[in-house]
Amino acid sequence: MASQFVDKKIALITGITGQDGSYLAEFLLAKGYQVHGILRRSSSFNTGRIQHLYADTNTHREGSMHLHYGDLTDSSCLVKIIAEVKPTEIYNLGAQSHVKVSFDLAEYTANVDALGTLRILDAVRTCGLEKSVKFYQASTSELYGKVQEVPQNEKTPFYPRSPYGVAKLYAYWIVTNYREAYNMFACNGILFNHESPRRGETFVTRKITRSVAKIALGQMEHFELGNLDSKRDWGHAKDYVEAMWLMLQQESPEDFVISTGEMHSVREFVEMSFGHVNKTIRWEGKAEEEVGIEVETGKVRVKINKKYYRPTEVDLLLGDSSKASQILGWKPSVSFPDLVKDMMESDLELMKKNPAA
Ligand code: NDP
Ligand code: GDR
Repeated sequence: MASQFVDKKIALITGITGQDGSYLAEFLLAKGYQVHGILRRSSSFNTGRIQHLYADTNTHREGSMHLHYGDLTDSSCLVKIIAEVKPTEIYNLGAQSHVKVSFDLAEYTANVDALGTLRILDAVRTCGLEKSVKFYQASTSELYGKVQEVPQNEKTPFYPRSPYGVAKLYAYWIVTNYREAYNMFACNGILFNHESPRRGETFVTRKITRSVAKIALGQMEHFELGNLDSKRDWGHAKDYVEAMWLMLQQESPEDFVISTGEMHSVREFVEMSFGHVNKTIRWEGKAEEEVGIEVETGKVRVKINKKYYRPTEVDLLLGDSSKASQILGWKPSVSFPDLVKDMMESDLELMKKNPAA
């Protein structure tokens, strides 16, 4: 299959303005790719995570990064962009990616995350590029949902627990179907949670590190969370974008689980974040009455608010990425304590400079 693919590397990234899109763009530019990204129209700036790629001449050689206005809900723009760019690799990272929000925006989430994937695959075919493009789909550990087996690997059955998970299930299968039906080089990366200082502020890890940084600097008294006992396999986004690229450098398209193989609870993430600023948290009370108290001062720092609970929860996720280790030679390089440290240091710096952030 490899011989069909040309040497000049042109990547198209949907979701380039998101956490993963920004790290992937950096990674591909450093490898000499021409990088194109799809940018949604917004009433305020949404390019904060990729602004530095324009400013830094070391990373951004003149003319190597291009943004195109577009949207995964608009087939005609996808056809136009793909026809113009003629990418050799497409990374479909664009999505309504918030699980809790997907319960409120179920139809929109399906439109973007499920049908958006179909639209971009069809745009590739409309442009006659299905034999030359390599396609990466941002699949997710949310597909596993309700626990069937632990740890989860490429053969574990799916049981999604949110409109987001169900939309991503459609995307997973349409990618698989187009691979089989049209012999496309299309892969699903089943990525477990990955975080970073660039993580969106409403995901639990970033919400915690931002809040703990503010508390440490005297800018906040306490913050609110939902389910403290859900467990996730948290890695660093920088490691995970390399795995996406590696999947597209193989001879044949396959699906891979990408994870650390370590699982921690939201509660542990809170404790470790406070530990970074030399504070200890002890828990008191049960369920919605539970609070996290700072041992050193006796102040309540964490409260539970049931509005952050989900109608159906994914209790635990733990990945087995041994296939990626054997075939891609991929391994995570950032430990759980180092991930928390990286995010805490970054948020302390951010809040010192700009307490209103
Ligand atoms: P983010 O939420 O940070 O980024 C999502 C990106 O998608 C943003 O660039 C956003 O644009 C864009 N987007 C949203 N809606 C549309 C639309 N209608 N048309 C075009 N673009 C759109 O997500 P992450 O970077 O964390 O995740 C990247 C992908 O990987 C997502 O598909 C996510 O579902 C998936 N995933 C993420 C995991 C994680 O732990 N981070 C784990 C497994 C899968 P804007 O900036 O304008 O909002
Ligand atoms: P998740 O990430 O749903 O796993 O999806 P999130 O950080 O939103 O939640 C993780 C767990 O924390 C619990 N939780 C809270 N979550 C949020 N957001 N806010 C809170 O206040 C809070 N309190 C407790 C949640 O209930 C949950 O159990 C992420 C996204 O990036 C998806 O796009 C991706 O597919 C999956 O990871 C893998």
